[in-house]
Amino acid sequence: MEHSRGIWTSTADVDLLLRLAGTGFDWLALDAQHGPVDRAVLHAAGRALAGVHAPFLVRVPAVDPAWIGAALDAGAAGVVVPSVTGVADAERAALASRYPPLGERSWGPFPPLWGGKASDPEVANELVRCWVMVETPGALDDVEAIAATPGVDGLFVGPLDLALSLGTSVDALLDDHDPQGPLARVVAAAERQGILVGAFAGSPTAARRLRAHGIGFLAVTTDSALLTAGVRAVLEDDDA
Ligand code: 3PY
Ligand code: MG
Repeated sequence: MEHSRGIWTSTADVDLLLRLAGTGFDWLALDAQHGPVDRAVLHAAGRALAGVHAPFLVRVPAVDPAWIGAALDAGAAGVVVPSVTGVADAERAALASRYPPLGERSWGPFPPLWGGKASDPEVANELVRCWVMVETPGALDDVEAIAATPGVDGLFVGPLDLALSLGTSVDALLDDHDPQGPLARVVAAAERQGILVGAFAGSPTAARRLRAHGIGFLAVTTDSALLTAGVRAVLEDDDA
């Protein structure tokens, strides 16, 4: 299991993103589904994060080729595509992530706009990572076919929506170690195809429980959880 720790962010503040990118996490995810990240923020974030050691991913708002292209144009190392309902959605996401002949991505990288260099299309196709979220019953039903879809580089579990849509709780989902259980099925499908498997954890506790399923690429915390933890630590430490 490959261990990689990321931070999930829901902010439009690019200076904060830049600071978070230097804190030691392996990667950063910008949430354009539930966070205030619009196309202008994407542009500013791409510019601020260009050349920063930790790569950034963008969780796009939907299975939307235009947004997938824009996130990659901004310099994202990959996209996390939410609300996938089955293999057809996964195919659209994969095609949108790569230039022809592998896919249908359109040419329009942003770095030349700020004096940077665009990647060669072949290099971009080689390096990009298209993560498909497994967070609906349809995606779970099709998980084998999704994992086998050319251009899908990883399965990314959304435990909150997956639990909600399966009519269970996040705790029950994370505690379910049945080999036919949802998380085991996702991990087995990814392993069978030799692709990555990741998840949103949101806390170190949830990260430990996800690692116990063999899921190592994890969003371990969020920007707002870090703020809360920091405030709590200071107030507990200060004995006024
Ligand atoms: C989920 O758990 O559903 C997510 O999308 C995490 O952000
Ligand atoms: Mg979700």
